[in-house]
Amino acid sequence: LTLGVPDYTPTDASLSTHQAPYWFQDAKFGIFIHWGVYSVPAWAPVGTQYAEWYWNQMQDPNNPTYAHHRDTYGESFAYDDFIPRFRAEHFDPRSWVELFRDAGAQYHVLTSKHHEGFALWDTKLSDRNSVKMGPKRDVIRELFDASRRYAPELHRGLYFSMPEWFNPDHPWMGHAPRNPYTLEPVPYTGHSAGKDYVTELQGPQMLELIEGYDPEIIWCDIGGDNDSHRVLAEYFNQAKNRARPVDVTVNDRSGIGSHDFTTPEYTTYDQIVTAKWESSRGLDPYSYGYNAQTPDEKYMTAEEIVHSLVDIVSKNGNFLLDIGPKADGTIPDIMQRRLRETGQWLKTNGEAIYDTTYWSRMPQLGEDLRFTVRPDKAFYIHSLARPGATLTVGAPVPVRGGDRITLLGHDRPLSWRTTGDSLVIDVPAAARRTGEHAWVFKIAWS
Ligand code: FUL
Repeated sequence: LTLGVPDYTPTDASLSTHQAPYWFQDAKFGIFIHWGVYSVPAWAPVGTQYAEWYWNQMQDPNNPTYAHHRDTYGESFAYDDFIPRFRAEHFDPRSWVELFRDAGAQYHVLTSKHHEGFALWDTKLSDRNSVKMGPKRDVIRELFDASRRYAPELHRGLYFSMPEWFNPDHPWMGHAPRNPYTLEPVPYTGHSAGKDYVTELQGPQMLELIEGYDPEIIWCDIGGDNDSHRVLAEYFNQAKNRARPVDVTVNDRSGIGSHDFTTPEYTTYDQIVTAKWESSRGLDPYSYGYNAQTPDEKYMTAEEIVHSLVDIVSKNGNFLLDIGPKADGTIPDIMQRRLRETGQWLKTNGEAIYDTTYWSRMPQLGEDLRFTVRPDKAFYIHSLARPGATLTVGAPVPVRGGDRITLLGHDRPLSWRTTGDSLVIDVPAAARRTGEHAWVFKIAWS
């Protein structure tokens, strides 16, 4: 029992006393993984629609996916006919977690079940899962085991879609599955109908994940009908009442008011937001699931990733960067490359990201700068552009005579002065030539 911390009760008042744990505040960078039956067709109009929404989009005669599906697979090929093609035959969880570690990420969040309703674990509550069908493997078990074993410094999280689009017991989209061209009903594979969706499937599945897999993050999606007060009280109490308590966290999409952090999607805040937040997006210009149509040159570049990370962290956010593995379990080369390039940058500059906090003032308008702080130790000025012979910082920054200023990765003291309200740092040619993506000047407080 965690001394002095009373059990949570299933109310907003109680649950809202829970906060994002320190490890989550400090972690800054995580990898999101969208993997499911939608990884088989892996198709959406590039840059405008999410590929993991394929099933939903193929139902709509006005959506290009409707025609694409008919032309590629034929009218009688149901979405669930993709399940046997989701084989995960090259899924190597060790190589995944080693990649995440090499990217400099501190945590990962896998879709345990997306809106299609296909569970990636051995759920006893439905046969619509990856052990009974498709991969015939407990994907979550394998990933979490590999993570604990080969990358124990990573924290583990799970995404969970609160509704299922076409579950006959709770059709979020208004109807059970049907053929989009003939409107004939089609089966919802693996599901035996007649359950109360929330109390006999959704809630119990969340508890299965909590009890069986020990996720440190539950990343709910969509909200709507839910039993989240009860489920989350249980989650928090179990985590804190064990012999070695763990600090867990939940986002703001479980369908209830209380939450530990907010989740801007394919966007970010333009101000410091002091309540914890986490921004997510795919490496893809606009998809979380793999879209085989997206050409390599449309993926985020390492520079864009680093700039996003620095910007988000300087405003008190985390960056949850998403990859979409292929149906066979391989991670597309372009995604691997981008993650490793990001890891290279973090190797040199990570001290200005991890375990830092935001600085109360933003850079001046038009300055390509961001600030982070390591309380009592150092102040970091991130220049998003390659510096010239001098770097001028117009915003007030905490520097005192005697402080040592260096450029991370160069590490020789730089000369500096203050003129009026500005700090001016001399950047010798050798320092200017080092580095890429973003240049971090460190003021080590004396
Ligand atoms: C959204 C979902 O609809 C997307 O497919 C994706 O999972 C994103 C993270 O959340 O609400």
